[in-house]
Amino acid sequence: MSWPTIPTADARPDLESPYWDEHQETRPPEERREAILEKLTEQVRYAYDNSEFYREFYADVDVDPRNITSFEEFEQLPILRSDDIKQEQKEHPPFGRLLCIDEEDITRIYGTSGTTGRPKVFGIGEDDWERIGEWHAQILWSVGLRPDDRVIITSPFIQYLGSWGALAGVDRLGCTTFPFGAGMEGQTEQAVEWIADLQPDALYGTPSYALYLGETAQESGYDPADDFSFDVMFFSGEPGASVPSTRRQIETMFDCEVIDQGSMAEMTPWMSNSGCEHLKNGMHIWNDIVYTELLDVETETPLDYGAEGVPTYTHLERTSQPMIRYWSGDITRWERHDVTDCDCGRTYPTLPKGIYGRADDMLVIRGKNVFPSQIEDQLHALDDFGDEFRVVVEREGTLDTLRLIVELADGAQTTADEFQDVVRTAIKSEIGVTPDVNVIQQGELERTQFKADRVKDERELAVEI
Ligand code: 8LE
Repeated sequence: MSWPTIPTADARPDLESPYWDEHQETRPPEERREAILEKLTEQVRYAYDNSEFYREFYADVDVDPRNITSFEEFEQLPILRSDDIKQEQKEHPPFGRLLCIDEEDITRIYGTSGTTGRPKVFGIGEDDWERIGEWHAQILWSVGLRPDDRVIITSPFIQYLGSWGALAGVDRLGCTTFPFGAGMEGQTEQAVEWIADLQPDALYGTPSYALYLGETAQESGYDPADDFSFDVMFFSGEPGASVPSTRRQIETMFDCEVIDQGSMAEMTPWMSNSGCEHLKNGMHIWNDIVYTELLDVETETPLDYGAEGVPTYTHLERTSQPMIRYWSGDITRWERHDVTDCDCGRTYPTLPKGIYGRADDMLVIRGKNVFPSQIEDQLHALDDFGDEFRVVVEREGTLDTLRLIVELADGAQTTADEFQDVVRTAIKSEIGVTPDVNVIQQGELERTQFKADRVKDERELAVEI
């Protein structure tokens, strides 16, 4: 086996083939594990040899980072966290000593798109970027994209690696790329007209944005199901595509298939978690592209299939800024491939319900664990829901209270009072907590052109009594 692999310039499988690389994608998991271990060994040795950061980080480990011989040894390596990267980049700006190539060999600079704290900086070399394009193309093939497809990208072309990573894959696959972007004032109204004229076959963006785009199209007099010709939409960045009722709503609105994708920008090729054209909900984990462990949220030890925990990722062929055992902070459940209801023939593990959210987004309300995506699922299943909502968690005395601000659809069949009861009942039955519900009219809450931010936890502001 060679490490790292050399991208295949422009080779593509036969158009009829469901696989980009049948052997890689359908081999028995045990055989894949051997290949993964070889790559892990190479990747860890490479990082150790080329990064002072990793040499320091692994100074006290009981295994030899230059020669990891088993998964058990690999699991002795400490977990890397976002704060470690921030701290390292603060002390050794701008890239930190995580960078394993010369600065002059960086061909692309990206970063985190969050609005709080110091951004993280990602330097990517040319061969890494080519491999990212190659892998994203391979994964998009499993999604059903083919070179004759026209693909519009409707996420912001900023530091956000979602847009650029999607672009790299679509380009490498040979599709007609339509990098439209998002985020400017009036851009969504323009997108509607461009889509009506150009009739793309596929769209990449965030699920929230697809709903906003659909609503905007309807306001301009279009029916997205009839007037647009999307076959598929692939999403990353937030839960939604694997929230069953949100997924159904987008599929119905546009008469297309929805595919969930995404790990993290740091872990690009972030499409290594991806649905395929056969999977009804959730994502396969292409763990021979990015190795993924599921760790217990408290003990941080590896979990078996069937369990719920935190995906923790390791690059397998990254020469510029490799991440090893990188803690995502997300929560999901994983299953072995043969437990998953999918006909694609791939033998990767699967996240049947996608990534529900971040561990720190989990609300604990009166002792019950609640993910905002569960609330979203209930609301999108209601006929008269007007597409947007907010969750406010407050504290009254010693009790936590859950307040929902929910839009009632234009042309709804129920009154605001009736809808309030419907929402209360639906949420109570899902999460066991009765919310206070404020009903407002569709369109009153701000829409996002990127990732939605729907939760306000005001408990820390409350005075303890
Ligand atoms: C549920 C993967 C990418 C480039 O689209 C992205 O959003 O990366 P970013 O900005 O580093 O944010 C990563 C976080 O977004 C993850 O930790 C997770 O909380 C969330 N996320 C990304 N994709 C999904 C997701 N949450 N489902 C997804 N499909």
